[in-house]
Amino acid sequence: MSSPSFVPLRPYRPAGHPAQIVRDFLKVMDQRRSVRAFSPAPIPVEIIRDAIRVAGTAPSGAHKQPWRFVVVGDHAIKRAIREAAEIEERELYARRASPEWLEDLAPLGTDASKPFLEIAPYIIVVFKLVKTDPDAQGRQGKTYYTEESVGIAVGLLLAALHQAGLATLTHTPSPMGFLQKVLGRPEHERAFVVIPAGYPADGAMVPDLERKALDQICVEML
Ligand code: IYR
Repeated sequence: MSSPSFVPLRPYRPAGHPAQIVRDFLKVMDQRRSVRAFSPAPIPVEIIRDAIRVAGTAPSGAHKQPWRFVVVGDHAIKRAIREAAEIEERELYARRASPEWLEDLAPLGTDASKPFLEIAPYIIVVFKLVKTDPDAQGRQGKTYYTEESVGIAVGLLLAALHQAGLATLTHTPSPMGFLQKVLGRPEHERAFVVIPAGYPADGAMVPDLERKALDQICVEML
């Protein structure tokens, strides 16, 4: 059993008034939208790398950091992902999705066609690790709360990319098993979400949706 090793916390002190800083952050984040129409314009891969570094700051169960981010810019691989995703999506829209699910999706105007998987300059495929990466002896350990941990990391990733002015989509082709094969990932990595990232297309349109108000999402017991 390894004994804990502690270092002093370096508290983060915001340079300004906390209430104003949160309000400003809210204004920025409230402009984030899921985008399905991307510009093919290139973006510096260093922005993607730093955004993934941000995602990697997420808390995780027993600090196992059970995530892998695969950044795809290669056009042939993006095309292979699109083709495999569209096969699954055609099946989903034609047969697998229940009438209620299709009705819930109707306001989004989605269908089985996923051109953004080829057009966006980068596709970040996020995998959750259902076991740790093998150590030098090939031994793999447990991971904990992987869905929660990877979900938090993805939230930070979306926020970081948005801050950099990039559009994203949390795309979940269903089922996602094909991604492990297409990207040649090992057995302990399971696809979690596909995130196209880039600038939005000129004149991109998004569904006319509203967000719930605070009193619909928050209960105060002060
Ligand atoms: N995976 C499909 C369907 C879909 C499902 C949900 I839940 C959405 O919020 C949006 C779409 C697709 O990507 O079209």
